[in-house]
Amino acid sequence: MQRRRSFLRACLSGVAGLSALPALAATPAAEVHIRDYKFNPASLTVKVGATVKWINDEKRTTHSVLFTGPGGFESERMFPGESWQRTFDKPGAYPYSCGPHPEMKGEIVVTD
Ligand SMILES: [Cu+2]
Repeated sequence: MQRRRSFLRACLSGVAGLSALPALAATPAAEVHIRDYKFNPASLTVKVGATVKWINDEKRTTHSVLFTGPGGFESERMFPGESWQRTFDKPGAYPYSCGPHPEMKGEIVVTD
């Protein structure tokens, strides 16, 4: 009986966790394609609240998106065909590069 109750609790907390899903599943407003060791477009302007999706179009190279400004962080590695997305909630300039290839540069500009 005790065991059953904790199972139920785990299920319920899982359901509560679903409220976080809509943010993760946001529809991308713009896409950045990665190919030949370049971000395309390298510079992209979007509105506050927009979600940008990076797509690795390479045949065999992995890439990441490494934000180099304050509070910067790195995405997980994207294998060919994989993508990663981020929603931008504050206006500003967000320069980035690629973790394994620092020579790759890009920037997202977020406007009001
Ligand atoms: Cu790269």
